[in-house]
Parts: sequence; C-alpha cells; structure tokens
Amino acid sequence: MSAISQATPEILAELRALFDLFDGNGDGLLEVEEVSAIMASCGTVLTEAEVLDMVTELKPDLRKLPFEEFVNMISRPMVDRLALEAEIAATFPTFAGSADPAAEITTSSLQAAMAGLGRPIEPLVAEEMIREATKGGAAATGKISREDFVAMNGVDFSKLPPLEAS
Ligand SMILES: [Ca+2]
Repeated sequence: MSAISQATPEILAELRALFDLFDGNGDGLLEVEEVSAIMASCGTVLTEAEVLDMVTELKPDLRKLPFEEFVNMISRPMVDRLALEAEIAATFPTFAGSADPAAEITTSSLQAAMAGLGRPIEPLVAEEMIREATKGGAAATGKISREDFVAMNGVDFSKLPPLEAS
C-alpha cells in the first residue's frame, strides 16, 4: 500500500501546501535543492548528495519529485508515528487500571489513575473527559477501549480543572 493512500485528506492538504510552498519555480516537481529545503524545514538537514540519493531512488529517470513521491518520501518518518502509538498504548494500563488489553478506561479507573498522578478529579470531570474523548461512537458505553485510546492520542487533559495554587 502506498503512503498516499493511507494519508488522511487533512494531511494531504497540508502536504500539498508544503509542496507548493517549496516548489519555488512552480513546475509541480521538487528539484533536489527544493527537497533539501523542505527536509531542513522539518529539522532534517541532509547533504545534497544524500537528497540526490533519495530522489534518485524514488524517481531514477526524473531526478525530481512529483507530489505523490514527495508524500511517499515524507511519510517515511511516519515510522515515528508507530513509535508514538506504541508509547501511548503503553500508558493505557495506567488509565485502565489493568494490563489486560481488553480492559477499558472507565470513570472510576480514570479517577484512580489521575489520583495516582497527583491530580484527583471529580467523577463528573472523569465522565466529561471520557464523553469528550469518545465523541459519538463509543459514547454510549461511557468507556474507552485500548483501540480508541490509541486513536485519540491518549487522554485529553484539557478538561482538567486548573491546578490549585499551593
Ligand atoms: Ca520545482
């Protein structure tokens, strides 16, 4: 499966904007120096030879990147995304109060976890956090499955009341 078919429309739109921004001569293709500039803007400084290697590997005949290949290239760091999901999944037992992958985060398990983290919350706040987190889909159960938890990037702490000044 190519990266472009996995990217969401939002991500594709962002990448398109990035692509257009760096396509200095507007020919719809990224030259090596344009690719270098994009990578540098993402915090990855590569030598021209490294970029040329990458571009040549993707488009041996053209030596420039059309949009689709650009998406494939930029999606490589999405391996980090998997690492991030693994990290999030690793915090799930804390909030579910159980290492069982089939466990769910409930109002009471969330309350217990927050208390353990030194941020005790009222049942209503825990309910609100879970309701917000699950939006429509799982809202009826009032619980968060491991899968939902990873998909939502962990618990949204924005619902927490501000810390009491001590
Ligand atoms: Ca160009």
